[in-house]
Amino acid sequence: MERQYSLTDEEVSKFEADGFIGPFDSGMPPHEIEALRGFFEDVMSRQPDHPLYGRFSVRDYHLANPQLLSLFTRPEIVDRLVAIAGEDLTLWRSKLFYKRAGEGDLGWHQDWGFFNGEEIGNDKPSLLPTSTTDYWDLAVWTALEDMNYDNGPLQFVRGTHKRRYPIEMVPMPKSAFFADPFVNVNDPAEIVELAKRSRLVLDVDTSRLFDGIDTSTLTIEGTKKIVQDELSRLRAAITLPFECDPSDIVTVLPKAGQFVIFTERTMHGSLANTTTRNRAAINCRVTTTDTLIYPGRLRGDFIDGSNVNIAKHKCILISGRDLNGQNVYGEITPQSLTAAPPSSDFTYAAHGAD
Ligand SMILES: O=C(O)CCC(=O)C(=O)O
Repeated sequence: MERQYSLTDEEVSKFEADGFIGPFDSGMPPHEIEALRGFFEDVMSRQPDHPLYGRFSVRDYHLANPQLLSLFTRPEIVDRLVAIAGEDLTLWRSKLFYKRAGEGDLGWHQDWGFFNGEEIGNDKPSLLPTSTTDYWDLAVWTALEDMNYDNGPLQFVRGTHKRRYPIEMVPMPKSAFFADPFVNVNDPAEIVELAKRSRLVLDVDTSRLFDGIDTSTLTIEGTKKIVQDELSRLRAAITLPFECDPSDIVTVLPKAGQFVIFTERTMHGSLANTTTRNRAAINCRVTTTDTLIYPGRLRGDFIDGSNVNIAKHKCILISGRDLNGQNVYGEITPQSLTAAPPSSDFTYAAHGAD
């Protein structure tokens, strides 16, 4: 099949050498990117329960917002993924990366492709690959606004996807992924409220943290200390210091609507957002269709490594055929691709075992 946006041989070789490639234009009209930006600004300011997961989560809004699904299924994205990983591809996850104004950097990290929840100290793989190719796990990071050096751009270290760099499990506040929960929060009552609603730290249940404590007398420092002490009891991953040639550190600066493709094995992180505007980007994660997605599901375990109940999760076949047979698919229909507000009646047809 002729693919209009396929990568050239040189681009594929560059990807194989560097572990990432881009930015490229998604071709989504600017007003639609702006609408997605607005959608996620609203999600982050209200922090509602996720329509599929029953609690707050920044994952998989492509299963609730058809406009987002239409972004990730555009030929500008799919054709390039196919050039790297072959015809048979599944979109299995998306994640909002929202860096609040004033939020610090995100430390260097690699994901070796299993998405086991190491960012909150878990070790429960979400993917069981069977592919013999190197690039069975790709990410597409799409900027929802113009990126610059000040608003928290994504960075890569070229060529680092070829080996696993050592990590260590450390108290969560010192880990690579930890986002300071107190940015722009100075009121003890607000911290207590956020903790009760488990909105302080992504995927961490803090609802009982202040049980039995007289919160009316807490100072801001005292409140923060209770949170920090509790989070310090949890362990999460940090990449140990590693040597690299500084010229291999690449900061990517896509415009709104542009994307970069990378293997999650490439060492990556992002700079601090020193601006006064929150920064929004969204990634989607794609694997070859022979991968078993959420292997625990076959044993009746629907809680993944990030403590999300994935019973209602569906994969989206974005190209080719399903080669696994055990994954659960949602169908892309013209109706589901019509831009519409998020709704829980977004319909699916399950192909695989449920
Ligand atoms: O957007 C960011 O700040 C980091 C993105 C990231 O780590 C990822 O897409 O895997």
